[in-house]
Amino acid sequence: MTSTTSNDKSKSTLPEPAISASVQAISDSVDNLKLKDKTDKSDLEEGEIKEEDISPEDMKTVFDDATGFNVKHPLFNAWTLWFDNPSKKSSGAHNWLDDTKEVITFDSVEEFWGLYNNILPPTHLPQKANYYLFKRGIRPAWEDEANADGGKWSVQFPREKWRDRIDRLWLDTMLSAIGETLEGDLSEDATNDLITGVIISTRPNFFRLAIWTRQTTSVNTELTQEENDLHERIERLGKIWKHDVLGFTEGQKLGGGLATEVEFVGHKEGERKQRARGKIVA
Ligand code: MGP
Repeated sequence: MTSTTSNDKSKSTLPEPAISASVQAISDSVDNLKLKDKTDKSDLEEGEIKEEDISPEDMKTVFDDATGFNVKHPLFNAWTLWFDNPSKKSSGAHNWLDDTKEVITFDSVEEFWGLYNNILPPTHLPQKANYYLFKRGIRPAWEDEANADGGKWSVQFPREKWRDRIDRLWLDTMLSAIGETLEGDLSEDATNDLITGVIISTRPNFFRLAIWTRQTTSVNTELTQEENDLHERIERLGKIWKHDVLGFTEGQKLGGGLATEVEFVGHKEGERKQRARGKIVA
């Protein structure tokens, strides 16, 4: 990937010294496009401290000490960023995944910001590219077993009209995914596991944001209790994304021209069948 140049740091909500420190902390890893697994002590570099060897009183987060922090804020899941540029793809759908490149895996807040501040924002990508941020171990393809029975919430924004806002909407979508806030308040025994990843696609005339889910709603008209619960979960996810993350109001119409509503379709059912029975709109 060639998009590892620094971009506008003002988009981050962290103070500048904190960002610089976090960029510095992972710069080697970013250069290699690979994070080292630090769980094995033998993997530590000379002078590096294993986090569990630090006593609680000696722990310094990036917020305590912007340059000398020694612990990171772990994320609930590890996430992998993938990138592709379809305009450069020569192959058909059968080896589509070969052209989709794994960029980096991270599992802490600091690593996320280090990555974010070292890659191009969507508005600077070529006009036919995609960023995919997926939970570690899940390939951003329909074929992956985590996605095979799933679907996606997506929304499309006309390029020119949304150019000033789309980078921020993508950042907020990523933050809500890695912060695990998209599924709302879950009871203690529920798992935050409906989402497999989030995507931004740049196209000549529009940007498309999407959230992929592990499951999809049933096409049956008579839903079992379980299917109904899943349907409600998927609907709630779409509403939280539209209202709390993207900032639109309840019932606000977005579609028209190249723009779409925030809408859900199953991967297998496909657009036509889903349209016939009425797709879900947030
Ligand atoms: P797309 O990028 O999801 O659609 O898929 P878009 O943006 O409407 O189309 P575009 O032509 O403007 O880019 C585009 C094409 O990529 C599909 O028709 C497939 O050939 C291929 N493709 C996309 N995805 C997400 C997959 C996938 O998961 N698996 C495979 N095998 N091919 C895919």
